Amino acid sequence: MVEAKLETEVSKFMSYVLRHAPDAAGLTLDVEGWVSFDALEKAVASKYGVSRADILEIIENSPKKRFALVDDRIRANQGHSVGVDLALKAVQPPDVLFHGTSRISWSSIEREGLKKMERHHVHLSTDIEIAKTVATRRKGDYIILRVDAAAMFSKGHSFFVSDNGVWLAESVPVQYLSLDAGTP
Ligand code: HQG
Repeated sequence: MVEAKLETEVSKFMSYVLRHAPDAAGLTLDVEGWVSFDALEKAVASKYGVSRADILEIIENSPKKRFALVDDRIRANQGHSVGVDLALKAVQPPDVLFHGTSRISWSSIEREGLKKMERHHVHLSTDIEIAKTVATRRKGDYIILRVDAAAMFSKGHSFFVSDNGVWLAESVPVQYLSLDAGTP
């Protein structure tokens, strides 16, 4: 059993390396974001003094299933800022998706819609509670935005879903956004 605090630290480091800064662990991701699990294990084990079994447990316990481990290779399921192509297939979204963010961002979002900022996509969820969790990670008041995904899809916008169920879009133009009633 890895202690909870260490588990969070290791998980955050792996997210950082696999999404944003493979260099920080001396790694290079392939075009689809994969890296040898052995190589990642070495980097994580030497930094945190954890075993391979510990790392496997952390991956398995990741509440949001942030990592995919297939054939001795690992990648982050979503959230990248480095140039990878996850080769996700475009799929029809549910009619409504949600995005939680800080209230202070609303005036800008109202002008320009949701943009992907540093990541490759705008992140959306089917579940309003997930949007609330994302929103409340930020300081201050939050808002929950409701995305009319059905209308967007009918106008030709593409949607993707990551292996861990995060919905992804290039952007969300403002006409498809409304403040959800769940906004405090
Ligand atoms: C905001 C977590 C002003 C946007 C979660 C967000 C998620 C704008 C921030 C994942 C804007 C970008 C991603 C505009 C967008 N004006 N602000 N026009 N357009 N924004 O971190 O969705 O725990 O890139 O609202 O579960 O907050 O890391 O995106 O607040 O899936 O696995 O710009 O992070 O997953 O922030 O979070 P982020 P996010 P993990």
